Amino acid sequence: MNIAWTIAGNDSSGGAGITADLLSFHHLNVQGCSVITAATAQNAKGVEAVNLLSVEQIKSQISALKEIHAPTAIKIGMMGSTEIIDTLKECLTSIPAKIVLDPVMIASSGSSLCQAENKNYIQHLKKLLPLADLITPNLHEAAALIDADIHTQDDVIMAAEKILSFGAKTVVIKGGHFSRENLGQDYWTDGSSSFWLCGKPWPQKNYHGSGCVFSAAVAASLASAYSMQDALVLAKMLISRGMRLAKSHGENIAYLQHGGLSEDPDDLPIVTSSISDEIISFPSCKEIGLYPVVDSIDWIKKLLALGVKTIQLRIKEKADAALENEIRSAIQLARQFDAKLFINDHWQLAILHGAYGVHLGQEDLNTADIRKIHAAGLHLGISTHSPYEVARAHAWRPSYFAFGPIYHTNTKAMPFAPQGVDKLSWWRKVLKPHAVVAIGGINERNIADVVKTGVDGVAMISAITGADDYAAMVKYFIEVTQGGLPLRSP
Ligand code: TZP
Ligand code: MG
Repeated sequence: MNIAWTIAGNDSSGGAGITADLLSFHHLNVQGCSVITAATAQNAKGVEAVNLLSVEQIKSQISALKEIHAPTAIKIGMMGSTEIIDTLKECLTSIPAKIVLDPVMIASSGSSLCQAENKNYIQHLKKLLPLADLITPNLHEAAALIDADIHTQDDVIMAAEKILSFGAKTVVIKGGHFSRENLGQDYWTDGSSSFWLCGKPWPQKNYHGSGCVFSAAVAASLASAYSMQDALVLAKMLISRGMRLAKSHGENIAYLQHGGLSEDPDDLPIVTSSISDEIISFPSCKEIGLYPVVDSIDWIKKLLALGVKTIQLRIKEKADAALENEIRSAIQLARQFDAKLFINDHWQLAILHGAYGVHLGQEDLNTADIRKIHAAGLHLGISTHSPYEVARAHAWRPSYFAFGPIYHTNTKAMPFAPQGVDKLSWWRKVLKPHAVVAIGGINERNIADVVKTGVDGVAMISAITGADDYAAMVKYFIEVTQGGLPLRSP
């Protein structure tokens, strides 16, 4: 099991601080260790006392853990004093772990959690920033860090850049509500790329524990070797579930519900480069069934003749007139057979010749005019391989999400490890309102396991194009994907 540390204060009411962090680690299958900086006396009404531990007490906890419980990731929450900040800087410099820094200064009730003049505290905090792989200020904390007000989206972007200039590797500024019906809008950047992470608009309250759970969940996901982008999406899902199920304490405060990763579609965020644009939804595409991905009109002819009803034409080699002729003929042929043909990459030609749909990879999302594909009435499928990519595709409400590789594949160079059917089953639940297509290394030996997850479509290349008897194989795959799960092999 991977190990994560939380360095934070204890919240006597149990909703935030060390308790929230250890629960989040536990729910994300990471072993948690703790270094307590303070014993706060607080409840839903407010903070009654902040009792900081001594620098020696903090150092001794770190030294006890250092050798035997070496962390893969560390979350730092409430530190409380400039001495404690300086101590942590000294102790953590030599520890090779990912560090997530939640610059807690004020409790959700509004009470101060740092025993120092804000300005002095912030000067020391800034010196800690070069150790941080991620800093997670909310709007108030970001404003305090840069010593300026934040009101607009542009203010957030500028604040993030300024915080990076203090030395943090990446920053997420949480809790924006700028547009699109008040979604919880977080802005992340590493200086060269950036995105907005937007969740459902739960009632506007102070969710006690939400900042702690968010940063702890990022640290836990990093400890489990997820990328920073994936970790942010998973953390957002955790707090979305927590806010949806939160227990109210009076009008303004609610205690976040602790728990594991959600299976509820309402907790899936979107990742987008712009929060000002209108949201669009593609026509849905259920009952996809067997979904061969092939590279020629010859294959399309053979598959249509066998009764295949959904096909992708994925041409990577041809260009110009040869490409256009192949795409035009394939679209005409598919129409004669009343089949759904998706054109990979070449969205302009797909629109021009009236294809049923377009299939795009993540890198294509940067260049294709997705609104034009939508306006032309085509369906859209998007490839995804990770939580970040699913959330990014989610911003477009595509006709289907292709998810993979489920198993090892030799067909395409893959920076992503096989995801397996367990992750596929989980995505099937989270993406309930949408169609899901499984892809990658699927063949006659494992297709029954894939179908059992309840996916809408099963995409395959080599199991069909490399088969000794492709016709027998295709007939078998059609049978299996149409709901019969025969135990025999073809
Ligand atoms: N995207 C994810 S896996 C994959 C693609 C295009 C290749 C699937 O090919 P095969 O031969 O079915 O493993
Ligand atoms: Mg592509």
